[in-house]
Amino acid sequence: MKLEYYLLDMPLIVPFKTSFGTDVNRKPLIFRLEHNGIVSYSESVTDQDPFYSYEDNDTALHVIKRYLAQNIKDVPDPEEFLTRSSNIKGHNMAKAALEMLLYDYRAREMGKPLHEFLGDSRGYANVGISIGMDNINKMIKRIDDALKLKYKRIKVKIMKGEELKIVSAIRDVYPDINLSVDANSDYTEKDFELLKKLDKFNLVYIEQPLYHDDLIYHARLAREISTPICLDESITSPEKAQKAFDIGACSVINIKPGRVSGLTNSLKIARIARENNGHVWIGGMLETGVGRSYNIAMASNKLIDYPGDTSPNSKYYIRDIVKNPYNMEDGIIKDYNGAGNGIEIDEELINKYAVERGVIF
Ligand code: OSB
Ligand code: MG
Repeated sequence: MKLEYYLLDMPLIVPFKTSFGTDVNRKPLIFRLEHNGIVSYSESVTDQDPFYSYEDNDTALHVIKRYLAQNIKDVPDPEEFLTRSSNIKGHNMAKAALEMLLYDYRAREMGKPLHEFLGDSRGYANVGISIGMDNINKMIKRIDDALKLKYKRIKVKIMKGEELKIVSAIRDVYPDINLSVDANSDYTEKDFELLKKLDKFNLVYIEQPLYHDDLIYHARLAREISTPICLDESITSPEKAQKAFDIGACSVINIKPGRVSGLTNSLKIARIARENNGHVWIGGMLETGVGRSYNIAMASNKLIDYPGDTSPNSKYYIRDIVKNPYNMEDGIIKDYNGAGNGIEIDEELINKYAVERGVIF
């Protein structure tokens, strides 16, 4: 049995600007498990800096090496791995990287595609796009291109002071498209009047307007604003999802499997949302084809009722580290039908992009 990691350095096709910074390169952290003739790959959704959440590549690698890796040595069920690892507080992205390896391993062992292994799959994912900030003409051009490709929902990044300019310019050109905005926690409880000005633009939701770990002020905002609130950063567990619905902090959740310790909790959160008449979709963290394969399998679950940030690989990287990138047709991506996550790894390219590697056990 062998567990290895590769830290890659890959240029993005288009720099991605959010309220917390601009990504020009991404440094994907990839894991490879080999056991009983089965090879599984997964990706930690951490990046080099702790700007989206407190985790980064170094903390993920540290926690995995020192605490989590020992918990997968007998290839337990994913849920059992999470139970064993529950003494480690937080570090969900690190946990997710190993939890997903276990899902892929189990599915491959049974010869089943991951989306079927997870159950209730519609066989495809409904796809939306997340567009970073740029000058407004470039943003409009990107939306134009995305609409031609038949993306089912357009999400644009906003930040404090830029929101009205961005949204009104888009609505001038596209009064009726399915449009949302993502603030990545750039506003505070003092900005409610400003945020309420977005109500007239008929947005499908506003994503994470306030503090990255907040529920209470979001609940307060939800009572004042008519645009539905979607939480991303704040929802780190099924328990927090339940609390969010209990106090009315959101009606929509962006589920990122990496943020919630993996697929087990992603499914739990989707069920909680359904029980509370909420909506859910699968987000992304600019993953390579490795991480993307888990997101797409999850997004195909029938509980996922909104289009996600699950663009095909070609949005992000000139050449992906998988040999079989997804194609999008009519705003949907079909699941792979090979066993497990179905990806075919381009080992040559991984070696080319690797800036660090190591054997964990
Ligand atoms: O907030 O959803 C976010 C990317 C990196 C970090 C945070 C976010 C995002 C995205 C892009 O919006 C989603 C994607 O296309 O992978
Ligand atoms: Mg977000």
